[in-house]
Amino acid sequence: MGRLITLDEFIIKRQKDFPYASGELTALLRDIGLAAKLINREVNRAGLVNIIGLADTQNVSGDEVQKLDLYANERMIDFLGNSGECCGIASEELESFVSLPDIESKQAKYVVVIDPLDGSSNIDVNVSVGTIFGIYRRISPTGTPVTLEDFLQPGNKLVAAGYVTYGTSTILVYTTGNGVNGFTLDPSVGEFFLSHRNIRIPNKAKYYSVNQGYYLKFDLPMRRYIDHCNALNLKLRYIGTMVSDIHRILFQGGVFLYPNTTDYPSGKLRLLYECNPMAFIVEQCGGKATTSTGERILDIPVHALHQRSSIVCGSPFMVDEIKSFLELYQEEA
Ligand code: AHM
Ligand code: MG
Repeated sequence: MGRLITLDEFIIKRQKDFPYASGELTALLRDIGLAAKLINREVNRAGLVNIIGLADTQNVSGDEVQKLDLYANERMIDFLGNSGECCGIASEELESFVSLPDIESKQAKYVVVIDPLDGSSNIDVNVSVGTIFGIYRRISPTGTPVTLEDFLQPGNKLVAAGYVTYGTSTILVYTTGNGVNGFTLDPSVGEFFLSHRNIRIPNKAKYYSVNQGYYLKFDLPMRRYIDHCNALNLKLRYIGTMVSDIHRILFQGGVFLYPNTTDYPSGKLRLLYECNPMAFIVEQCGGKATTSTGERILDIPVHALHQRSSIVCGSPFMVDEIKSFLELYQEEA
């Protein structure tokens, strides 16, 4: 086996592949990797320090906020704020975006959208959680304060996106639009090493992932598709952390569904910092990502930071199959 490649080495080597080849995005990705190591440390010792449980507050979407949600949010903001390459951050945990002052007179070009801790209802029971991030080039001129429009860009304008899954091991997966690579954290040396090169999603598989408890709240085409999965004896896997459910699908194939429900008519997950970065990664692996009414996720106009969306993503054959169910049963619905 050759020498292992660290995340930092890989990012620097691939710098020429970036759409706007410069060291700025390289530095930003490295800072996100550093923040992920700190979040990983807290997630790993969560049972030992006073950091599990609710923070006695709700976020802007009305979700209960966990102490680890806040910790992860603060670490990401600290690291991005000190990088000098990021001029603004929008987060699931913040009602509005944060505008960052220029550091060392750098004229930062990038804004970052984050879900600092995805799947936070799983923290207290030691089930895997994740971090999601997306990076956009700002629209407003450099050197001026960021504006809301800098964040309200469709997913097809993402320059980079990634996630970290804190599971049996901690893995960081990212793309800059030239394929997807995964890096596993070796806790003994505190480094992410390249472990999953050029991830490609299988065309179809025996897995589907959905909160089937909401079956009666789904539209008819989704109920019929789930009936179809059951008739085929497909295996249901649902962790309740989107990052972990989609991570499995990238390797083993399958489809992840969070359709619109009667409780959430536009879907529950957030477009900007959950669906768009994950859809970019899925597409870069050769998969597909649409809403539960068939629109490509990355083309949906973004009107608000915390806008919700439904999502259907994963193996291309299966996403296409769902589209055919939409066409077949939409009329009856
Ligand atoms: P969170 O970011 O507040 O943790 O919420 C998002 C999570 C997703 O990771 C997961 O797929 C979904 O919410 C689970 O929702 P439900 O419990 O309704 O199935
Ligand atoms: Mg989330």
